[in-house]
Amino acid sequence: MEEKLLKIKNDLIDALNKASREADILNIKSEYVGKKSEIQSILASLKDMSVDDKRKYGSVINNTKKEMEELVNKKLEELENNINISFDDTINYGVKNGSLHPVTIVAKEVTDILKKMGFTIVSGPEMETEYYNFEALNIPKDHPARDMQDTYYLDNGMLLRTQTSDNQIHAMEKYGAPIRICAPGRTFRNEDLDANHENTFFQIEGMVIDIGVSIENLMYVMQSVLREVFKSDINVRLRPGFFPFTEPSYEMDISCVICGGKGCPTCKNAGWIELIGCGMVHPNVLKAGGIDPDVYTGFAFGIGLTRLAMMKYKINDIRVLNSGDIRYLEKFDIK
Ligand code: FA5
Repeated sequence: MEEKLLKIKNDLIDALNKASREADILNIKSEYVGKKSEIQSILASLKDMSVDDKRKYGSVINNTKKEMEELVNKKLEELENNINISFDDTINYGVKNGSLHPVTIVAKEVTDILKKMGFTIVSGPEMETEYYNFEALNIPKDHPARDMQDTYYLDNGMLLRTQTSDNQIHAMEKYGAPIRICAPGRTFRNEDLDANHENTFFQIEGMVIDIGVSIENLMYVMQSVLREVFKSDINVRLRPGFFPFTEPSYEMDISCVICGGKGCPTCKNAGWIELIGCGMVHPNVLKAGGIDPDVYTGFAFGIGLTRLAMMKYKINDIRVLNSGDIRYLEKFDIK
């Protein structure tokens, strides 16, 4: 019996010496100490032995099984320790963290500021009807203002919206008055591209309609947004503008941060970058939205988010932002 037990144990040791993978060791464990192993059947045969044999072999069989189990466990432990030693966590795999796009960052900043002032965020379709993009905004067919915003007309009779102002009508129809909404989104124009004009850019629309809303309210919101986005004093200039959907209308320019207002290719030597169109909502637009202009007044604004990102992060050419080339974007100080 002792010889038989010694042989089984030595066979196990030989098998373990040859094994290097966890799966092999587990197979050996099952073969040598598992339920159907030889040592297990020897152990089971104890119950049929005479009392003398039980006394003689009982402990040696049990001890051998225990030793064999320990040998297997020790081998498994060794393997585990080796794996830990060979793992080098100092290796630099060269993985870079991604970041939000500069336009996404400013869009979030502006919507966060407006949300705190009670604005609800809404969104409208990028593929739009002529009615919502022009007609309902007091720009009938053949009106010269359509030339200021030429766009891409689609085979299905729709167009790519030129402005987020389409949201003004959608929101009035949906929510009525009083109302306080903002709508960030992508806009399209058939433009000659240059350092501050893209054919695909982002705007955020804002509109407040209530009883007694005035130009002062509009100016307060614009000032608050710009102050919080730039976190410092910036030079802003307000000048009369023309939009058929607001009366009076204004344009708000920001002193070019690339040249400090001296004049450069980004601002086309003007020293200023046009950033916002705004004004008091025209009575015809209120009517188109189903709101009584004799009861309610409102203001609206459209901020060029892509230009805002340029000014915030000192990006001197707007085309970089749609290029998808992170080598350019990495050059700017975006945190
Ligand atoms: C409008 O689009 C009006 N819908 C704004 C408005 C809303 C007025 C509500 C009144 C009431 P404008 O065409 O000026 O206006 O564009 C608004 C802003 O979008 C510009 O000041 C500028 O910051 C940005 N923008 C306009 N065209 C481009 C372009 N081609 N590339 C990049 N940004 C542009």
